[in-house]
Amino acid sequence: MQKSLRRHIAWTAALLVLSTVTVASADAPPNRLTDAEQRSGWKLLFDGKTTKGWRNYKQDKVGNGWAVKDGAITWQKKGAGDIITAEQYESFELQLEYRISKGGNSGLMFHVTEQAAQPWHTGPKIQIQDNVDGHDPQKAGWLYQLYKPVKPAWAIRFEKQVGYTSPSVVDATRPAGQWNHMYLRIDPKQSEVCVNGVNYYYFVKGSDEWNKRVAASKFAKIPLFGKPTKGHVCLQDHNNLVSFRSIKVRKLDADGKVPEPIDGTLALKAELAFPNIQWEGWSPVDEAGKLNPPLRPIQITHAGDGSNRIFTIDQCGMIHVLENGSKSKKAKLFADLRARVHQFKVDDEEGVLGFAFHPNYKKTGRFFMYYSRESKARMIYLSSFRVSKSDPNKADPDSEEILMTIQQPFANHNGGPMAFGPDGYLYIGMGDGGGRNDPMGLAQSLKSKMGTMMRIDVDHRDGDRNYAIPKDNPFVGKKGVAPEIFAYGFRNPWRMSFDRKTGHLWLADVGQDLWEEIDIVKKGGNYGWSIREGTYAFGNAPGSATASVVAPVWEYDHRIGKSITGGYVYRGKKLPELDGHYLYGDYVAGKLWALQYDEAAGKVVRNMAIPWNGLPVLAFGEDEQGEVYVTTPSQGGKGIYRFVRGE
Ligand SMILES: [Ca+2]
Repeated sequence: MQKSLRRHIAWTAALLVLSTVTVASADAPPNRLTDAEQRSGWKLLFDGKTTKGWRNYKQDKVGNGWAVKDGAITWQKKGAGDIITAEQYESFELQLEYRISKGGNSGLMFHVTEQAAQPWHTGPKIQIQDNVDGHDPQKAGWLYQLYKPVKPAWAIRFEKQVGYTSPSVVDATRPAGQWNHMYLRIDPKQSEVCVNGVNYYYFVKGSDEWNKRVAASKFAKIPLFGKPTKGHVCLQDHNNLVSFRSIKVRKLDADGKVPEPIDGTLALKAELAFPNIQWEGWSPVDEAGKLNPPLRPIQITHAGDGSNRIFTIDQCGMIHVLENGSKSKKAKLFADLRARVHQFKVDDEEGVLGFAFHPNYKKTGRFFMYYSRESKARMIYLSSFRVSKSDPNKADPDSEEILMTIQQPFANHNGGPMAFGPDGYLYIGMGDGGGRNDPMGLAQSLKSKMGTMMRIDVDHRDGDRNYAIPKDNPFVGKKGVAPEIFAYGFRNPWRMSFDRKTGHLWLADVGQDLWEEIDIVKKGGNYGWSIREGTYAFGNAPGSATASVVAPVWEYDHRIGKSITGGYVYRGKKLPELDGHYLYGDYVAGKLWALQYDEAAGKVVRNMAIPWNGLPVLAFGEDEQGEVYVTTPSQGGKGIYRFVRGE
């Protein structure tokens, strides 16, 4: 296993050269707030032109040891001195970009007060240095002598399962001379440092653990060290050339909350769509009175055959069919494939992950499923099934025809959303294969199907494939590239759909440590992961700093939500005020929103909250009329909601 993983890594490096597409860069221009930042309370701490808002420690202005050059605060000469913000911050987040010279050294301090001789006598320091030629055993991003990057226990567990080991102390920094992104959150509940989007460590200032580490460090003998709970942000002069830009700060309120990035709340509410439904083949408890696993409806859909029936797809492998409408009482088992589906566990992300009816189901009777196969570890099956010849409400369980099997490296990030496009081809959203930090760089590798959008023709066959490759797929004929690939650079697409009116393919891509995003997927596009997360730098893969990638149409940060769930552009009849809005939510935060996208301007113009009960937003669905449903895992079997007008 280890050997083949190394081969993957070599391939990735080779393919990075091939994989650049010429599209607008996703990188936000320096020293400007992005739309998402403006909406959720971030402020610029550097205007790109002057040192306004900064001063030397215990001075009233910035001396000429620092100058603003090419949009960056740049160290000029010996004796420049440490500089601090005019304002003091208590609970806050800070992000900045730094560029360190070869062999150079500097630092970012926080909670610095002017009660001591030196800033570092009060404020803890995050090291900034050239990790290759630097002259300090403390590496960039480490909290000096206190904390260094930690691999989370779950990541160790996932790696152990497959016999793969990533470095125990990750180094996500880009080389001297390149811009690096640093993120710092200081919050009494949990503070965090990320470098180029990669979480390094969490800490709680003043906790027992913190005090123990301080006692063991060189700071133990400095009485005020780490004591202030409020203070200045400080950039260190370590007598080396260093530059800073895009310095941004956001204050956190007492609960660690930030402003919601919304333009208001829609007068809607979500109510149970099928309040009296009974599920054939499933009950909340088994015969022994033990709780069954909750239902996890990963999709609500319709056959597009004019029957107006609702189909619910459960992650466990049950497909139910029911009459549309709130009076519906009985959901019949259309298919029970639980025996061949690997059952979802809290720790993995497996099970039935994608489902699509053939666009001409009425004639073909075919449907498609993307699922983890039982008893084949981490193996995905993409299969075709058929409806029974005698009963339109039963599938033929013996009709399975395997289109593709895909070995997943890890148990998480299996992606799986599927939808037929207006072109009649089947689109399949693939995760990066899992682990943490896309350890094998698969999402940027066109050799691998991981982290891509595939597009296949299920109505024809090529050679020994049970499907065909559309001739205009963007990488057809490119040596060493999987011809199924339509677009790439995704981490873990969690639900996608086509807008019935515009034909746009909307996809929500779940982020890692800082940003969640929504993409409109176009042919040949590189959507950034794992060299970008949203519009931000991620990691330090070769070429990552200069690659050009497609920006998301929307992003939000992890103070707003931590696992995005994509929905549908509403094209139903019942709620005309929702027409053209893309509905989406967050699984962890339990929130729902509606985005309005301006076709002509090519951007989002409005984001509205939709009142919701705070439960995890698992998935969305659509019926034949275009009415939209939202689902949550449910122990009682009542997890499917619809939208109605609120008061
Ligand atoms: Ca992206």
